[in-house]
Amino acid sequence: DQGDGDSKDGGLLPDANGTDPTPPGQTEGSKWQKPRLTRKSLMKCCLVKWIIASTTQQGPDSCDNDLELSMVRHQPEGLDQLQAQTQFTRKELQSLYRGFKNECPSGLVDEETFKTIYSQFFPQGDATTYAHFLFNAFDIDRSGSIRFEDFVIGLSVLLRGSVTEKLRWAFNLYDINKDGYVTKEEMMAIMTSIYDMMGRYTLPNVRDDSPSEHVDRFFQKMDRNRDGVVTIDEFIETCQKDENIMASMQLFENVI
Ligand SMILES: [Ca+2]
Ligand SMILES: [Ca+2]
Repeated sequence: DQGDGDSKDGGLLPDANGTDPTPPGQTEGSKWQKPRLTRKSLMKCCLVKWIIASTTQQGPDSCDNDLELSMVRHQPEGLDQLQAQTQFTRKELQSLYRGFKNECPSGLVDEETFKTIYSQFFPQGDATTYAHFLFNAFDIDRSGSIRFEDFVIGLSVLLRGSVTEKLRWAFNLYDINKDGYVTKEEMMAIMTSIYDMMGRYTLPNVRDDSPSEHVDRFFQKMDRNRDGVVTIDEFIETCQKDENIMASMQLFENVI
């Protein structure tokens, strides 16, 4: 696979006008709050890379008309509806769907697939636990599998959602037992799983900290009323007020 990063383009998710919308006046040091909707930022996401690799492997598709729905067991809701529910363009949705169908002909992703994806992208570590947590965050109805619709809706939030939407999603990931509270143990489990997956050498920001030190600092800031658990309100309020935490959240963005 030859360079995907800075080469012009490999026909990845071609959008309507083929240009990356970079608003004038927005500097390179732009904050996390204002993610630019570039193709490059899309490709940072492992799940997107996985899908796009799948579609480019099979070459340009012959049938470029509407989605071929007859093959899948779980057909996605109308494309129009998904377009309304996500921040993706119609073309992007079609690309994503084509790749998805290629990888998951049944129309569903299961946890094993997530584990395979993340061990491919992070071969130096153990991605099993992280993939498990991430899968559970996508699997909203706890059915053990993710439909294409839920998959792209999740991706849309993660890649193009507002800050609050992203934080809500992150909170849901951290809240492992989904009881509405994040405990220190849960945060520790997530952080450890990320460390396990990436290996600490690839994470300059946290290289000097142990996961528990990292978590302790996070937790102290977030548990504002000191009752031992973090609520969604505490989480969002703290994250929005604290630039350091926001910066740390970028770390999390790199492992989606
Ligand atoms: Ca919890
Ligand atoms: Ca609290």
